[in-house]
Amino acid sequence: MHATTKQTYGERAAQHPNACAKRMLELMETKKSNLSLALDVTTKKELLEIADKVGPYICLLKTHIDIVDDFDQDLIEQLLALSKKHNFMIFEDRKFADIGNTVKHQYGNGIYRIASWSDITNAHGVPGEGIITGLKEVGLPLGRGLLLLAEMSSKGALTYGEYSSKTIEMARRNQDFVMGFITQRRINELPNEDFIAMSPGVGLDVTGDGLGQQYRTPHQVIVESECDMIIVGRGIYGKGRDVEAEARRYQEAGWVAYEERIRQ
Ligand code: S5P
Repeated sequence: MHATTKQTYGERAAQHPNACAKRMLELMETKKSNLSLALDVTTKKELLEIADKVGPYICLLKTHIDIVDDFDQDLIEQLLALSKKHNFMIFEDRKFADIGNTVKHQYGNGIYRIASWSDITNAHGVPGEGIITGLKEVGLPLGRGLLLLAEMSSKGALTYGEYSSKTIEMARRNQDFVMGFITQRRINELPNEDFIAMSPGVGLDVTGDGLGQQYRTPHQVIVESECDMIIVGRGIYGKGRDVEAEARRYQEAGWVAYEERIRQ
């Protein structure tokens, strides 16, 4: 087991050098939530309604802002108001994957201006370290944080072995901006390292979605794989589900698993 896995989120927050990671861990501790909602809906109305219902239970709202048909600046303003009302952070799951100069503009410009409102975003390591340098130029002065995709949840993903190791090395060299990983299991940490491990592909009722997604339970993710945060989408807002009841269920399952882990 890794050293950080046995520490509380609060203990880790107190000594974390990365400002965005520190804020995230503090929030997880005070809100008693390691649940992130992956809100993949395509209308502004649904996005705001579900975010308002689930807000009390989550520490992080993950968006795919480019799938919203009626996106406008008012959506961002309302989303920011909800993040204040319920005290959650925002993560635009943009999965940048281009050269440094291009991602810099994709992050800061265009109609979405992601860096202006999203606390956290993420990137693939495939273009090499320039992708981090480019994003950092825009994000670091704003106090933003970056996650690298070390491992994906989908069947047949190419993110394993040397690719994952090299991605982790890139993160190590950029700890001022890279705050953690999207991963299926906690990466091997060196002494004095603390990367937040966030894991998608989480569900209590089904094991897949017919399109390659693979689900594991909060217990598998938090206790067995030593990740810090569960990212749950359709398990909460899928067809016919009681959104609020499911959010409460996943928050509890994630927190119970975390308490079991730190007691070990
Ligand atoms: O490896 C990954 C990485 C990500 S960020 N696998 C994933 O599924 N995701 C995202 O997590 C994906 O883009 C989606 O927004 C969410 C999973 O949603 P669910 O409905 O399958 O829980």
